[in-house]
Amino acid sequence: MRVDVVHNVLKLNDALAQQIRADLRGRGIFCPNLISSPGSGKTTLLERTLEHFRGTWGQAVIVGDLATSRDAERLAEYAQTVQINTDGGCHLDAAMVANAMPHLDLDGVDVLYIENVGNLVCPVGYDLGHDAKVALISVTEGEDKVAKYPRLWREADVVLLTKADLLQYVPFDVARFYEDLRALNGTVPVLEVSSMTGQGMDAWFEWLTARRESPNAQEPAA
Ligand SMILES: Nc1nc2c(ncn2[C@@H]2O[C@H](COP(=O)(O)OP(=O)(O)OP(=O)(O)O)[C@@H](O)[C@H]2O)c(=O)[nH]1
Ligand SMILES: [Mg+2]
Ligand SMILES: [Zn+2]
Repeated sequence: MRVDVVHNVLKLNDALAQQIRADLRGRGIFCPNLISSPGSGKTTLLERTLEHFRGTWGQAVIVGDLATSRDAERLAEYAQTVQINTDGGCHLDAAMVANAMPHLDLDGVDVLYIENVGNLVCPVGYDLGHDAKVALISVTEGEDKVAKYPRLWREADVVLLTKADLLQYVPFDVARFYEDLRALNGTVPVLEVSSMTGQGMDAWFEWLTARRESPNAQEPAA
């Protein structure tokens, strides 16, 4: 019985997500969904990204958090931002995104970033109407998080290995990371980046630019 309930909730979510995707594509808005553990660097990456594309793209952000508006306050320095407070909920769903969208002025917006709630598990299962899943793993988390939480890496459209500036200080096994990742996903691009030093950020900006120009090239995994 419980399985049926969960199944129906996800079906409803997916139907709404398809409406959001159609709406955003109709407006020519590209929508990446950033997913990672708490503290992997999603907000910091977005700060650097919003800063980089300011003046080039119209940009907006929807950010989900269990509590506080701290990330939204950080991001609002760079672009219009709506905070979704999930009140303890550990992921965003399509209804939350649909409710947040009217709070943004989407005229002139080219990219709508979604920062999901920090969590490696259930955000992966919820389609939000995004065009791409951006998966982050920081070198401070340990390379075993790939094999232990496989679904995100399987479904990711790009993987960012973040905090690369700290690699020299932590026992992150880079070879093992690539081995485990490739066992799950043979093709996903992997970018080693640091929001602190700027290392690898150009490759990330290029990935976003290319993907924005052809969001339909590859249907996102729901
Ligand atoms: N050394 C280093 N620290 C970083 C980097 N990126 C982020 N940090 C730090 O890591 C901490 C967490 O970064 P956030 O960007 O807040 O992480 P988040 O994924 O948004 O966290 P939640 O929203 O809580 O899930 C902060 O103290 C950042 O300053 C990086 O590239 N290098
Ligand atoms: Mg954050
Ligand atoms: Zn959840």
